[in-house]
Amino acid sequence: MAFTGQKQYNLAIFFVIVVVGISQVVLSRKLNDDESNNLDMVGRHEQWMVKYGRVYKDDEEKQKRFLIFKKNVEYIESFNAGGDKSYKLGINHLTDKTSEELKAYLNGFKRPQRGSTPPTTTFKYANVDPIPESVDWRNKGAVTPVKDQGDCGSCWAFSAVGAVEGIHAITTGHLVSLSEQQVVSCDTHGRDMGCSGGFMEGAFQYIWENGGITSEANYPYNATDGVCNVTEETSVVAEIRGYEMVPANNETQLMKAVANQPIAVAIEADSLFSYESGVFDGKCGYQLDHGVLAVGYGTTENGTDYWIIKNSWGTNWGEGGYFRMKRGIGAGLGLCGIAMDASYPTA
Ligand SMILES: *[C@@H]1O[C@H](CO)[C@@H](O)[C@H](O)[C@H]1NC(C)=O
Ligand SMILES: *[C@@H]1O[C@H](CO)[C@@H](O)[C@H](O)[C@H]1NC(C)=O
Ligand SMILES: *[C@@H]1O[C@H](CO)[C@@H](O)[C@H](O)[C@H]1NC(C)=O
Ligand SMILES: *[C@H]1O[C@@H](CO)[C@H](O)[C@@H](O)[C@@H]1NC(C)=O
Repeated sequence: MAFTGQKQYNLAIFFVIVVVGISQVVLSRKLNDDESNNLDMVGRHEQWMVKYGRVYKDDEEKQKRFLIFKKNVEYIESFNAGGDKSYKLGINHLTDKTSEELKAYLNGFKRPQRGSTPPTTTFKYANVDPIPESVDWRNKGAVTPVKDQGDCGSCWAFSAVGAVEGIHAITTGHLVSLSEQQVVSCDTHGRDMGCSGGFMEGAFQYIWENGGITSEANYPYNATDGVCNVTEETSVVAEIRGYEMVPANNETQLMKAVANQPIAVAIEADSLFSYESGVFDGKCGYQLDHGVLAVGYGTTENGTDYWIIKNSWGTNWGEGGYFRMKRGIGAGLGLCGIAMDASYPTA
């Protein structure tokens, strides 16, 4: 009897231990959901740091950057999870920065106060009719590989130089990567301000006055204001005759221009930092703050019209450094103001 009793007692103890154990496991799972999410995010941040070669100066900086990274990743994931979208957001090399920080150094399009409206000029493509349904200058050897402006507000130089590369390739048959650094370091006589911003017509004006521009190989980009190297400045490899503006606020006119050569355009870029792919049709204003290059246009299989734009945020961003943006939106200004201030060099 005593023997059986002992056995029952052991069994009871055993059950108590199992039940307590299970409930503890359940309880700890519940309590730690947030924590394990955080741990997961810490791991993702570490992996991201390795992928993009990011090093922080101390633990405080790392913790601060981690919190921004986490917030951005959570936003990106909730945006992508939210049903039918024509574009996707993604994690990229900018994900540990706030949009205020990014605005400060990436958006270097600054039209000077005086003469703030773009000048009216002749428009050589006014009577080009009809124009093709779609154009992609990348397939015609008129666009160099995507570049990276780095921590420098020199988008305006990349936009302008990209347009010069385009017209130079179209007229000579030679695609040559040209020097943004020359424009950043040498176009400093009052119009443009290097890494602190500038505008594309200012760059065209400089290139024209200088008698041309040298190559990327001769005068490589290093994302600093630098001091103008006159030896390289005068080793011209591509010339322009002048530049013109596309008549403002009319996407049909902009199509005519893009059908004929890559065009420098200004946009408001604040909504684009986490863009990954698709046709961007999100909320966007008209405070032009970024210079980019329109290299084509087309229509998706679902009938959405878009522009193809080359950015200067490296190839990790967007569709290999490019983005597509909805074309033909009501007011004529174009989404993000793409039709407000478009210009191109002539050759
Ligand atoms: C970057 O290039 C400019 C212009 O050539 C030069 O003055 C400057 O010293 C360079 N900076 C670095 C960090 O290489
Ligand atoms: C836009 O330009 C086209 C010519 O390319 C013209 O037919 C049309 O009327 C213009 N639209 C507006 C709103 O000015
Ligand atoms: C076209 O629509 C289909 C179905 O709605 C969708 O799955 C597909 O992603 C769309 N394609 C493009 C290029 O937008
Ligand atoms: C530009 O300056 C000349 C003369 O000082 C140097 O010989 C070059 O090396 C320099 N070029 C660049 C790209 O720095």
